[in-house]
Amino acid sequence: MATERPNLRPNLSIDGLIDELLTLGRISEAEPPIVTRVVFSEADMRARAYVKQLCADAGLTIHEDAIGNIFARWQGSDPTLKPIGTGSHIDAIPNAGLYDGCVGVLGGLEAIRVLQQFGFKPRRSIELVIFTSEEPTRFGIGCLGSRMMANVLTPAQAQALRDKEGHTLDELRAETGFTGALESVALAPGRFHQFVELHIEQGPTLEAEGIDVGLVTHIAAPASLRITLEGEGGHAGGKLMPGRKDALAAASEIILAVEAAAKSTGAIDTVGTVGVCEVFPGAVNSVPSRVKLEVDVRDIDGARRDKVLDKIRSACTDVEQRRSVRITTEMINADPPAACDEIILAALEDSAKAAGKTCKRMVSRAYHDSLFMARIAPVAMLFIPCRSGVSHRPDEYATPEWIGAGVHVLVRTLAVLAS
Ligand code: HGY
Ligand code: MN
Ligand code: MN
Repeated sequence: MATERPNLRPNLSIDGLIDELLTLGRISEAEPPIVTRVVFSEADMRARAYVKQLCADAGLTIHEDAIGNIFARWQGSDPTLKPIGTGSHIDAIPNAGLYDGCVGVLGGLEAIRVLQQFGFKPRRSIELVIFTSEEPTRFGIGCLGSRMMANVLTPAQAQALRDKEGHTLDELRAETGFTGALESVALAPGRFHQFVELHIEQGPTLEAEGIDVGLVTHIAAPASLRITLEGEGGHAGGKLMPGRKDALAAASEIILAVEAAAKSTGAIDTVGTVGVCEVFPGAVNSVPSRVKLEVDVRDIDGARRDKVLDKIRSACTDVEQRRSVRITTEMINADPPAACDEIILAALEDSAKAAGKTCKRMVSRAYHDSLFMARIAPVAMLFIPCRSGVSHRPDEYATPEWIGAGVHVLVRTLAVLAS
């Protein structure tokens, strides 16, 4: 494989890319600078239209699948070769920032435009992918689009999903104009030759160590479960303390048990969070009768993560008996970790060195669409620092220098992989 290396200017000008990130960030359900962009929302549809227009302006041919995964292709000279994929997501959880996912989408597009400007001619097509619903906000499960591409989530399982208002995937597809059989979303292994995702680290390491880019060797194994606690409601004044079955008091023990179970492994890679707590009826003078918790447990070691899940389930059994409440647990997902591909990692490392950027190998504690793309293609991820490791907050920030370094390394890597 010829290793064509574009003779890039040392300081890539990414002013246009920064403007595009800021423009995309203003497409939000919340008041900017807060970014809220839940999949299939009106803001998500506007953001999709904006990004598709940028791709069309770059001469890419655009295809959308039955659930809205977007494929923007730069055709290579040899159509018999499988494409190189790059990309990420543009949906955002409530109260999020500008950069999570979007750096990988707009940075991937910028890398393609830079290669075009330098007259690079890819042998393999390069395809920018914008994945539908990487965030779990709408349906409680993350990476809906890439899961279905990898057939990890079947059409039947996808059709069983409901959002908090009870909408089904098919209802939302009909509303937003995505058509086609869900069976058509699954991609055959080998549809992509290789896949590289540029993303902010969503952790403090790169900035703290003053390193330009991270080369992700493994992506953490995420699991999420829904825990419903049912007690007995009643008047906050009339219902005396003895014999109360307060669902929220019971839930508070479970929340602490999640934290204790995650800490109990002693491994820094084990994390546990209760990010959603819905209280019914939610009146100050009414004893909570029902509570819904959504729990997120991760570890780079799948077996160790599963031990944490077991501890949480036994805590539920204990609280259920002691407090005479009913507790049901529902496993939403428990995915294995992914190992990244050594050939792509080596290409990323060479590119970083050629670009004069420092790099280090590291794990990703966040999950990403690459976790599922790894089921159907060799993948690797390229991290850039984010300020103080902050993410999933409006003050999430990556400097133009950090973004430029990531794009620069991605440009060189795509040139090598697509040659
Ligand atoms: O939660 C995650 O790891 C990702 O940011 N959705
Ligand atoms: Mn995220
Ligand atoms: Mn992300």
